[in-house]
Amino acid sequence: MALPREALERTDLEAFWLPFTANRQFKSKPRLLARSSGMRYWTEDGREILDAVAGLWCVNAGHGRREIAEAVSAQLETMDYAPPFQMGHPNAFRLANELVKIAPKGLDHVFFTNSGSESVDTALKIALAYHRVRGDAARTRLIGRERGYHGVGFGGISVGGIAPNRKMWSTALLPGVDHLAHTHDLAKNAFSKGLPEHGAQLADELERLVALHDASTIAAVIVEPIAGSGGVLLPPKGYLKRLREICDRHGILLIFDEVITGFGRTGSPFAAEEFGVTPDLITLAKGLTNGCVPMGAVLVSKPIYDAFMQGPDGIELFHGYTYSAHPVACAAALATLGIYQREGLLTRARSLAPDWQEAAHSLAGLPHVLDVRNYGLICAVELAPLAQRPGARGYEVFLKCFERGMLVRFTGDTLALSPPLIIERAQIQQIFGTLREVLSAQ
Ligand code: PXG
Repeated sequence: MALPREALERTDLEAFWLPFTANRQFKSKPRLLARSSGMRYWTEDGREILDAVAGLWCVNAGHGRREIAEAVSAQLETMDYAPPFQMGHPNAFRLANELVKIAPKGLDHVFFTNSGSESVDTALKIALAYHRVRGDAARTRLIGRERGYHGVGFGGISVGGIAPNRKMWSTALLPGVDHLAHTHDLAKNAFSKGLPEHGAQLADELERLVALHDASTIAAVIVEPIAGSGGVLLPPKGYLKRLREICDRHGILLIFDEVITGFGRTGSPFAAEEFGVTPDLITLAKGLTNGCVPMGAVLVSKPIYDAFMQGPDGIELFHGYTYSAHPVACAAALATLGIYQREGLLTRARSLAPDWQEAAHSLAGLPHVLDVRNYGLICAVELAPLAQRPGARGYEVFLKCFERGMLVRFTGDTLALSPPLIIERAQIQQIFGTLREVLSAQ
């Protein structure tokens, strides 16, 4: 069903500079979404599109949730905005409490932001400030990981490990950052079901960095439990536990960036619980409001929070955003958490994972498929790049899927699938059936 609006002309497309998009290609053949409900979008010209990526890993409860719309609308009518500095509003505290209830044990404080990128920069700043307020000011070094994605702030791209996101700004990156090796090993782990067997020892790279820089200079390590934008890379069995142990041994904080793994994606509320490893800080965004209103958060452990609550009265952390704990975002998040709870969505991926895995791995053997990997309601299909044109095949398959009525993501030549957690078994079949058709015709 088309919206009752005049269609956009080619010239109408000029002003908007689309993010992370091939603007000229897009504007020559735009893909415009106009409506959404449940598992689906509809394009401007009325075509139905199955959403196999939950928007962009964020619409975990499915589209068009009335409870969220009503909560947002009621909030706007009651109070549109409240300043977050030296002031508060009840829903900010309620939301923090609700988050702490579902957070891994020990992470019992919440700092609100407006996006994943802001959550990452906030977590990095808290980590650095934490050591300083404890009198350990030499701990300034941050460790990220190759192929990691932590948003687009200067902190995030500095600890991130994706070359195109960094190269234009290479002299503006934070100093004193180092990187662990990524964990992707197709030779050993291709077509793994669930976590790959090989590679736990890659965590020992952290010991190497400690030996190189000395632990007394290292503030924190940040990793995505499952790397998303870097190509959907799963942690080898035992890898994250080992990272935690090494951090503990050397007084280094461990930050999990759970912007995509948070809120049920893996089958547990958070990947930290799913993998049995508790970090000191967790960054969140996306699923926090079901993608309805921009909002992010950082979960913080008690010892870290307490370290700041010493000393004379006054502002403990000179950091925050005009829209931290925005009332509209808080209303959306509270309604979202209510839906997750009532519908058991934070653990629903666990019960669907066996079907998801089986359907995903049925793609093995299709032309150009180098790997299929999966966890919870996540799947990546890695394709062989076209000669001299890395990324072209991924883009091509993305376009073909869209023509056939399905939205997927691609990074390079890896397709990523992460549907809303309300997905039904028939739709799992539909997703992989469509992919089978598209890949067979490649
Ligand atoms: N950390 C992680 C782990 C993310 O996945 C961010 C931080 C940044 O969040 P914001 O809200 O600032 O965008 C993200 C974002 C993809 C894709 O291709 C994923 C993201 C963004 C764009 C594309 O899967 N995640």
